[in-house]
Amino acid sequence: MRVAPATVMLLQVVLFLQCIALTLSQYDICKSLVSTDDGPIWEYYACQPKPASMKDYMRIRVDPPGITCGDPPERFCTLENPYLCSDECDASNPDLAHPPQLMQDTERSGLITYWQTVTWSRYPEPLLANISLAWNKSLELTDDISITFEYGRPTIMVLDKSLDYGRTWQPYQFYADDCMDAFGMAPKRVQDLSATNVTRVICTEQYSRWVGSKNEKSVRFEVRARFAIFAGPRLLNMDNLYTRMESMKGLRDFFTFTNLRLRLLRPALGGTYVQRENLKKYFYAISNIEVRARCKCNLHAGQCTFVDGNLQCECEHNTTGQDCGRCKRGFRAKSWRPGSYLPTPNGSPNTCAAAGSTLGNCECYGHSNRCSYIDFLNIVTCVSCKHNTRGQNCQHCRLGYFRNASAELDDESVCIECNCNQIGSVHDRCNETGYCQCKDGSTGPKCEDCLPGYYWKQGCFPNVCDDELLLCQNGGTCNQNQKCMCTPEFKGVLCEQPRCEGEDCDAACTSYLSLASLLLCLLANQLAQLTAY
Ligand SMILES: *[C@@H]1O[C@H](CO)[C@@H](O)[C@H](O)[C@H]1NC(C)=O
Ligand SMILES: *[C@@H]1O[C@H](CO)[C@@H](O)[C@H](O)[C@H]1NC(C)=O
Ligand SMILES: *[C@@H]1O[C@H](CO)[C@@H](O)[C@H](O)[C@H]1NC(C)=O
Ligand SMILES: *[C@@H]1O[C@H](CO)[C@@H](O)[C@H](O)[C@H]1NC(C)=O
Ligand SMILES: *[C@@H]1O[C@H](CO)[C@@H](O)[C@H](O)[C@H]1NC(C)=O
Ligand SMILES: *[C@@H]1O[C@H](CO)[C@@H](O)[C@H](O)[C@H]1NC(C)=O
Ligand SMILES: [Ca+2]
Repeated sequence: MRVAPATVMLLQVVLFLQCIALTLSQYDICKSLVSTDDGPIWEYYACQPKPASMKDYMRIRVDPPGITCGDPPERFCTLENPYLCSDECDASNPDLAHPPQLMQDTERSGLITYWQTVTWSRYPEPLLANISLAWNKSLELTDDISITFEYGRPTIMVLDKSLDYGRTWQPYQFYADDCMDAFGMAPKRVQDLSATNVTRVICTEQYSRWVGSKNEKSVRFEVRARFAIFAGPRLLNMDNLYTRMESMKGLRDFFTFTNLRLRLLRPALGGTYVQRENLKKYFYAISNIEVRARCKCNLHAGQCTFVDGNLQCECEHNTTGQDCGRCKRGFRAKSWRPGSYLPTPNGSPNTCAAAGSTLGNCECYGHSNRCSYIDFLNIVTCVSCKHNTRGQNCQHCRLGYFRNASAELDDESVCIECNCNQIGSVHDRCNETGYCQCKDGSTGPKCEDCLPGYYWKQGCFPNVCDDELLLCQNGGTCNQNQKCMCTPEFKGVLCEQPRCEGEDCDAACTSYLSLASLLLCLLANQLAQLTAY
């Protein structure tokens, strides 16, 4: 069958749009008004701002002072044509200046603008430059960091990050044309990483080798390839990534930062050693730094705005702070917690609770995401508590379950089944430590054992015989506390009666000399004869 090309295209567009919807529309709303039998109520969800280009908001600082070219004006050559040195950098001439802000400007009509350093005239002293990028806000990477170098990429550089506004730094990735030589590290590629070591800091040679300055301009910090380890090559299975973000220690923090720093340690050399006779062709030039990220709002905000020169989460769920990292005053009934990506697709908002009020304070500890207003009681209560919980806030365990002392109230395993022995216990409920209520004779936490003096047979029954007080007599032996196994001559529960019949009886009787047994025996004989008629 042939399908018209237009249909195919339409199908592709639909599929494409669905993919976009899948990957982008997740966790984008914090609350919605839903109608229930009891009227409309707010439902709250984990939410996060959309990714944005963060280059518009970064503050750039370059070190050391005087590293930017043009003061005094200087001529420079290119690696491709080292004898044509007609270009000039002059800080006092806007057309020839290369200030740092050209790393973050929007380039129009194809005109490439770039920051440029002085040339390596002081060789062999190394040509070093630091570029610090500050946002004064915690951000989470959503795409590759891409730095575009004009005139060749550095042969050695380090990307650092800070999580605490620049107080402390840690390496994020090392870049060198020879990792072993530059850093003593074996070269790796992000493709070498797996789920177990995705947060490993590697040295890569992929972006530092000389391939001509026009061919490959960008140095990347690969975020998508790391995401793909969990979400698949086309990032369609974002649920899996978000699930790992919750469960894998350090994974979320790995993509989080407040500052970035590029340490440029050696410029492009054009594939050869440094040629002392022409040092004007060695320098750094960066035309763009692309950082796509979202504000980290702890899943408590769907928007992030730029106010008074700073990014700020628009906090929901009655949280506050730059990253929605606290509960608002008056909403500190329980301690603050970040929202959770789980359970997918809407996550758990983990909202802050109003202190002292029951109305509007409907915390369900993650066991329900629906509340309902009960008119005549004037309370809001959680609906269909899951994980074997019950109560207005799903804060109790269902009957037949008890509280797991080592689990928080919002833990999925907060309630443990009592598991009372059906036969040994009065009912299937237990006390706070998991002890069941036992019937007479049974014991143990689950009433699965018998008290001393009792034996188990579909329940606990008092012993018939034992080795102490209820001894089997006349040579009988006790079988599992349930029954005396008597010798042929005796019967009765404890084998206390002679099995007397006719003459055998007298014989049996006379073989015992004790008066008591004789009397007993005679009596029994009489009785046997009486009942025989
Ligand atoms: C770049 O930053 C590092 C770490 O703070 C520092 O040791 C180094 O001296 C700086 N380099 C320059 C050129 O400022
Ligand atoms: C950083 O952001 C905080 C909170 O928005 C603000 O109070 C502080 O002044 C900012 N610092 C700088 C240097 O802008
Ligand atoms: C990561 O782990 C995989 C196997 O799980 C291994 O093959 C790879 O070499 C490791 N990568 C690094 C950088 O250690
Ligand atoms: C936050 O507090 C307001 C009252 O100030 C309340 O109306 C709203 O429902 C609360 N939101 C959440 C998510 O608890
Ligand atoms: C009790 O909770 C802890 C912490 O979540 C969990 O590791 C443990 O498995 C739970 N116990 C039971 C019996 O479910
Ligand atoms: C639960 O029952 C057991 C056995 O009767 C008892 O030892 C324990 O103290 C009880 N725990 C509570 C919290 O009542
Ligand atoms: Ca530029």
